[in-house]
Amino acid sequence: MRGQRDLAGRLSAALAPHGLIPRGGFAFAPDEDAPVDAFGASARGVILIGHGGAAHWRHFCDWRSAQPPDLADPLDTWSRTVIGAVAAQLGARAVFPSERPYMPFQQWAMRAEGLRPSPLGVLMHPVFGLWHAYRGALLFDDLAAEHLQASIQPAAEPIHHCDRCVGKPCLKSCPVNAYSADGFDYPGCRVHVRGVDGAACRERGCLDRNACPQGIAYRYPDDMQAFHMAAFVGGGSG
Ligand code: B12
Repeated sequence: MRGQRDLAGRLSAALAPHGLIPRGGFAFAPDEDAPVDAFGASARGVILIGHGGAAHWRHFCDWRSAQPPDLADPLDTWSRTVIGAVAAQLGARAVFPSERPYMPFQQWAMRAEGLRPSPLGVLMHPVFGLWHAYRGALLFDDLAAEHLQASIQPAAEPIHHCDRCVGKPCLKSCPVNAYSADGFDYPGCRVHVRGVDGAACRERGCLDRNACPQGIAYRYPDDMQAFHMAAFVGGGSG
């Protein structure tokens, strides 16, 4: 058990210099359709890697300043570089949210961290509010993940702030009501953000997301929000 705790400590220590954290994990059930490796063997467990707030942002920006200015998908490339190296160090296989076929990151996150979606769909975190995301995951082919799960899993079901939120300001700030009972109107959002009236969304991010009163201390800075919004309206995500 001590060895497994060491592994959890090594994972946190390896991620910390990049502003990343382990976001929880779990072991797949024996009869579950778990991701397979190149030889067809099913993973035994998964640990999600991500950030709360913008802790990774300056590390990413420093790295990016040394890259060619026209580097495609720089955040994905940075994530593959950093998390790939950590995976190699720990004997795990790394997978990434924007890699196809898409891995079910949100389903994994709900299971690993006990989170639930906000009315916007973005998962509500008890501390970070809507200001968090996943940059990769480590798949383990041995039992280490089961022990890691015990050491980094939240002790209890977290508070879901949206249950107590009466005013729901997140559903009242979008100029084109992109979020409704019918779900998220991606085409409508995109047309607005790209248009003449979309400057506020382009420069400071989604107005609905910014209206949420939770986790304000972790709200992404404007340059980070602008970066993600540009990727989002340009066809990327995450
Ligand atoms: C494709 C995609 C999109 C597409 C939507 C496609 C669709 N609905 O079918 C578009 C471009 C519209 C999109 C938008 C956004 N996305 Co998106 N998206 C993805 C991506 C790459 C794949 C989703 C998928 O098909 N997964 C495979 C299925 C099997 O797994 P699943 O867990 O059941 O996935 C379902 C949900 O993820 C849902 N979905 C997709 N995007 C989003 C976003 C939110 C907020 C919610 C609730 C659901 C959702 O669609 C999936 C199929 O039903 C995931 C990363 C990933 N690998 O999951 C990010 C991801 C889900 N997106 C994310 C984010 C943050 C966003 C945006 C806020 C944009 C941004 N970068 O700031 C917006 C929010 C819009 C919204 N409310 O839906 C985050 C969510 C993190 C969180 N804190 O909850 C993820 C996990 C990426 C990441 N790096 O962390 N996204």
